[in-house]
Amino acid sequence: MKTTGAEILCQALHAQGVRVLFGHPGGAILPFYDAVHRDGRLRHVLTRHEQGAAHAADGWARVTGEVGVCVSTSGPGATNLVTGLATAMADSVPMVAITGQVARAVMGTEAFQETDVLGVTAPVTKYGFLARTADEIPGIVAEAFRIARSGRPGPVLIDVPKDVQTEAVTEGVRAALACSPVEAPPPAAAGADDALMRAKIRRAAALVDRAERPVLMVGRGVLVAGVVEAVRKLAEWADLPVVTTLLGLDAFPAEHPLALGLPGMHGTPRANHAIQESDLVLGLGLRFDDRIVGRAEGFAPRARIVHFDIDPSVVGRTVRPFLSVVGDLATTLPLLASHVRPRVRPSWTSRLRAWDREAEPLTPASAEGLPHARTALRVVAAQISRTGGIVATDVGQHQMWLAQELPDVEPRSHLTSGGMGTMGYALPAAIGAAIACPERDVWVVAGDGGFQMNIQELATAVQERCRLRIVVVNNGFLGMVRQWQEMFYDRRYAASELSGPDFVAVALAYGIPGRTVACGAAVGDAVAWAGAEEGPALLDLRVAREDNVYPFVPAGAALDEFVVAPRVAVS
Ligand SMILES: Cc1ncc(C[n+]2csc(CCOP(=O)(O)OP(=O)(O)O)c2C)c(N)n1
Repeated sequence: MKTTGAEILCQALHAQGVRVLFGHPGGAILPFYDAVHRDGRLRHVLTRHEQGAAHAADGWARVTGEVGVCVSTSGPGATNLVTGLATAMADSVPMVAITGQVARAVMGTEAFQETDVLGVTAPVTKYGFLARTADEIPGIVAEAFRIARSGRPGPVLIDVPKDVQTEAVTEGVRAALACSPVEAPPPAAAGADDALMRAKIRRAAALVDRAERPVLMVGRGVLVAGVVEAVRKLAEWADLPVVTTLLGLDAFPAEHPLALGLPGMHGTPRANHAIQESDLVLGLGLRFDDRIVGRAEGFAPRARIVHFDIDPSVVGRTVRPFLSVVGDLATTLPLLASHVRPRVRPSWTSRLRAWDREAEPLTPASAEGLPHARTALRVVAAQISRTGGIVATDVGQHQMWLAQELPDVEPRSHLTSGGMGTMGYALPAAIGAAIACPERDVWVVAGDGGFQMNIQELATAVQERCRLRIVVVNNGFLGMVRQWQEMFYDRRYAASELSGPDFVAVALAYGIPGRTVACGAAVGDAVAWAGAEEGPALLDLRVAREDNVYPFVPAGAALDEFVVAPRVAVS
């Protein structure tokens, strides 16, 4: 019997270890859907919008470390993936997107649902393939997965015209796939480059040994390279205080005595002062992006910066390193650790204690009696940590409060759109995470604005029986926008006040139990209730409407020029 392009695509995905696809069908991808159905080995999760499919694949990839796969039809289906691809690209998430395309004969004729998806997605993917024949498919799939995983991971797109999906493949191609093993990663670089790299690593170790006021900055690269344990051991061995970026939050235990918290725009006083006073910043697997660095010329003015990253293009982009080591942390970090000497730095440690580790002191309930979001999120965060949960946050104030408040969590358990700042990310990403880890509690923490952007995925969560606990932090505003308007636009709240539905009634309409919480004293019980539910379950958490996220480094300021919360008199 003849094998079609669609069938070989299924087989090729299977050969890569794919078990789950997130997608939404349509005309140009129907042969593939039919093949998936007949093949029976790939689970397909139907999201209600393709953006949801991309974020769900992203969430799945972030918690597993494997390549997430999403699928859409041509035209509008494909363009709906764009935000999800850009989100994954910015945060180095390995993904493969498969899009249907119009038949080869009509490509370029403005055919129904034709769009140049490779053109549209080129800047937000690592690479894009057009499968011109069915025979090419196994090779393209293997290459796409290799690219998605290798170096700095990211999304790759494969566009498959409908008639390529129905075309028969040549017999030999099928046989070749049957015996081709899953791509092994290329061997680490050797030779002259290797010697140079080793010399640089020895220099880096000497800098660490000599530093009196070092700070270790940990980014998502540490999670991607799988060196979380090794980083912790190095920090303890050499007494290195640690700051973790938003995307590296779960790469170092938040409650560790060496943990200084989040640096940057909403960083803790201790993290930001430490960076500014340090004499050595050792950055591992991060981009030193604008939110972390503040005014670049004012960043860590007394420090030498040593930067380890796999992506040469991020080195020197914002801050100029004294020394850079480009390579996989899985190789470079153990080498570094083998050269660094044990040390303690009691005077630096006691100096650090002079600065607050807390982002901001907690305040009692607001004048209206509504809970403060930060106080309530501390309760949510404690529950997540205590129960070994996973949390996906959306974008805005709640994202920062949760990041500031989150105690220890397992690596790969804090999912957020750090680079793109994509509202609408949390719910679908959590669905992907829940499907990857059905045994764990997965929490969604979203603002009332962002939650309304992909609220339709509640249906997906129900259909797929995802055990989600959803917390809508409801302040009736696009909170972070309002905060900026309060601070920089004289409180002119242009288009930032927003109405929403009764979220509990919406949840009920989807068959999800929900509770509204509007008083501080009820938060603990409500969170415990949500934790005990089978899931999905939803809390509409009504919070003080005009709270701000502190500390806050204004644009153009250096990290230690942050604004702190105004003191509230506690009666
Ligand atoms: C898709 C998208 N559109 C717009 C923005 C700009 N933006 C950043 S934060 C924010 C407000 C978020 O409000 P909400 O979801 O209610 O969360 P809150 O800040 O109140 O916690 C907006 C509009 C964005 N980040 N993403």
